[in-house]
Amino acid sequence: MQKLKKIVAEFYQRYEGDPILVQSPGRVNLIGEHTDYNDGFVLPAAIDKHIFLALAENESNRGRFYAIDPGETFEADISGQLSKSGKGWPDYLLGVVDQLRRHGYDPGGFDCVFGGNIPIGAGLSSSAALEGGMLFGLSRLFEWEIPPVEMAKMAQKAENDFVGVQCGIMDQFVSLNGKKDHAMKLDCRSLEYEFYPLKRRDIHIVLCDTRIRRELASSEYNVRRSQCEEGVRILQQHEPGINSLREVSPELLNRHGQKMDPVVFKRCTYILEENKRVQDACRDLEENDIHAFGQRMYASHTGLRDQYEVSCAELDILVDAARTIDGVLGARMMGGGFGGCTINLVEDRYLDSFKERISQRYQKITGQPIAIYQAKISAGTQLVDLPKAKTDKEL
Ligand code: GAF
Repeated sequence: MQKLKKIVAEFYQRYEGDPILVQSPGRVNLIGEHTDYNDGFVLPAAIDKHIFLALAENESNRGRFYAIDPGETFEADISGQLSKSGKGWPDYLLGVVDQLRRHGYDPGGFDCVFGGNIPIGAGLSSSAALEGGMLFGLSRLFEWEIPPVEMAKMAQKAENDFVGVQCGIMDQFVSLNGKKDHAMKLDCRSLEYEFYPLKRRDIHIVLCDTRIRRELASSEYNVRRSQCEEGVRILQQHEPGINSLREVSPELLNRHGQKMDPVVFKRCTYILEENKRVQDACRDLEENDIHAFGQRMYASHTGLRDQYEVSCAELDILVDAARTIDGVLGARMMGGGFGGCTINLVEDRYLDSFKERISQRYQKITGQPIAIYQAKISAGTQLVDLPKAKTDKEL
């Protein structure tokens, strides 16, 4: 709430008019990692950590932005050809404007102040929250009816084409369309989704942040994508109808696997198994078998570590520790990998002892502290009311 008030106060200090306020969440992913760009299944949820954006029209042709956290401004003519800012954060916003214009939505000038409480680089999708928040906010400001699925596709495209990260659609999709107290099973091929209730007082979602941010993550991400594509190309020589690993059965993969580089075969095997794990994990939820669900989270981590090779020593230390600590139902690395967070399902009565023990264990082995966040499953991107007081003093 403090952050929200600060954003509004900054807006009134810098710009004119009354802004609309958008709240856009980060996400966790319970299971289904690296499956989204393989047309597969994922099971993410939006969380109670947000980016907030205050937005108002300014009757010019300029987009004027202020990012609270670095305390930086950026301004650009948004009526002509848009180019990269060379500064980092403005590209997420300019990329969204660029996508909107490509789809025939032409925003006039506007002012924007934003900030939030999603830890940056922790794998909680602060960038997707920013892109989705910007898109949603502009659609409300300029009164465009853009279907939610289209918004998610545009936000993903903004990141792919303008920021230059070849991410899949999971993060933008769930940030925009998540539902309070529910996980979303998303079919990344059809973009159909269904919600699974996940409100349990006796279980918490706890994120353990290694605080490791590795540059390598985005280059290795692209390598994994192309290895999967190579696997598909080889299989297509035998089954021309296949478009993605989603359509490949284990029998088909095993039949032609020896024609692949062994590394490519390993990557493809992981994707097939992880897709099945998501389906099975959803069945566990239907049957209220949270213990079986937790075991699949561990199996997902093992696959990410040994077959997909996107984990790192620090994430493995946290998952290995979680396996031996009382009250942990399941744990795995989360997101692209090579750093960031593990996600842990922890029983309520063990919550405090878990936090203490995992912190101690990690510190003892690595000499470094971890950060711990608890996440509650929240709604997707939405408008929120403007706090009543307007000026900095009143706020
Ligand atoms: C990152 C990407 F942005 C997602 O699209 C997804 O591929 C994820 O890594 C791995 O599951 O968060």
